[in-house]
Amino acid sequence: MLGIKEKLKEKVEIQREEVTKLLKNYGDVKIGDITIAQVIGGMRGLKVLVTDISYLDPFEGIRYRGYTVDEVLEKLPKPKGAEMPYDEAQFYLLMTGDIPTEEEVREVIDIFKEKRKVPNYVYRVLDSMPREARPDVMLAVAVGTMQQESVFAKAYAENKITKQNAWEYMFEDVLNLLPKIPMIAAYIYRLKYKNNEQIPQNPDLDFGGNFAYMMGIDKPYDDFSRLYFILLSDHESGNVSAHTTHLVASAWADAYYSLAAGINGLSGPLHGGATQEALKWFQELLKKLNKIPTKQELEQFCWDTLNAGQVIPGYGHAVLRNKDPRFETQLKFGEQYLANDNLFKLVIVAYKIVPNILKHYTSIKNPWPNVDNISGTIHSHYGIPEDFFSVLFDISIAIGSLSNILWDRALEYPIGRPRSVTIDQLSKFVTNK
Ligand code: FCX
Repeated sequence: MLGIKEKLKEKVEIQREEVTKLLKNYGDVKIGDITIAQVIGGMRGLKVLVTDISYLDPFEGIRYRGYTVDEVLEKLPKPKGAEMPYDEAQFYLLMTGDIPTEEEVREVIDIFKEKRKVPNYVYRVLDSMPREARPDVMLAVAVGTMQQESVFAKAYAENKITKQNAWEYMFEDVLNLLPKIPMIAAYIYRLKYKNNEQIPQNPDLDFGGNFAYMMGIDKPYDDFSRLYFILLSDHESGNVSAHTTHLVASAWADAYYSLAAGINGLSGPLHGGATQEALKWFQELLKKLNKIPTKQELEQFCWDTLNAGQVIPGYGHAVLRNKDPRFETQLKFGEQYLANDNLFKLVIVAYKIVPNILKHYTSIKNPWPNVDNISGTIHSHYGIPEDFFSVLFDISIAIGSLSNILWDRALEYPIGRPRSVTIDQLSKFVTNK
């Protein structure tokens, strides 16, 4: 069996040749036009990023390295007795493009276990932060604090890095950093919400299983953790958090700086914060009526939100134009384990009604629930407070974003630096047409 590093070495050589060929022979080929609406509209629809880690088809949904959500869940190896695959297997898939064998995933599990231990100074920094600090801020601080561990930054300072070998140092950083993220996250959770009664790691458990164990939440939360971390690991790297991580890394910042930036990028209510917003919206509705609403009551609540100039959180998407398979997969988990949960019942009722309300607005390109619509309900079912949701999302995006920046270095992609135009220039462009 080839180890993950050797396998990557082989694949990096092949992909480098491909990229060189494309650039040399076809660098001038146009693959699209840019409109004023796209320039003003957050580059929506513009194909200006390159990644093989995942691809988001607007109608079919996400494919991780070419595999649909269902295929990933079916094909990746699972821990004994678990219904969901190892997150380590998803990491292997995103990194190498291959579904790992049991033996291949075992290598990653062993590496991750060996590298889990978080330096003590990180805990001291977290302990000294105000209890009011948001948990995702604490995670970003913890990751930033560990920057001094960066093998990449050290090698750069010692003039050891070349364009060709940069990825190997990045690989070291990724392997050192990723396994620590769920450990730190669980520590923050227990520190903030469980009176700092910490649960030591269980060396027998995998990435997701150990996270659930350290959180102190019983089965089947281990399987939900595995599932959630897989589902949100990547969305073709164009969302704010993944894009931020990629952009920061493009200036040859190490994995620690880059991921800390991505964690901050995830926080906004239109992105990672939408999980929290969606739950709040459902909770408000339930509180107001004190029962599952009728169709009319729910419709009225939607109109009240929209007429107040607010978005209905958990619906719509910047790229997807159809139902989100990541929503559907969590829905199936909910049907199996949360059938008696009132909030979950409300998610199902809303699924049938809200899209029809949003369809009244032709400007809304996707009326369907997105992944964040349901995650908060499931997190909350397991007793997790709302402001911790983005930390859970952060653990997921760490898997995909770190895979992405490893490949950014491997394929020697340059610093990101788009150009800007002024409004005046745009106006003149139109007048001159
Ligand atoms: N409720 C009300 N209005 C909505 C809407 C919603 N759920 N979704 C889109 N719209 C509105 C937009 O605000 C926009 O209005 P405007 O023309 O007055 O500016 C119009 O419809 C067109 O938007 P559209 O092109 O369909 O979507 P965008 O790419 O601009 O925005 C997001 C996409 C996701 C930001 C938008 O649908 C939204 O705000 N949804 C609610 C928040 C949410 O659920 N975010 C999570 C997204 C995702 F899963 C993630 O990245 O994490």
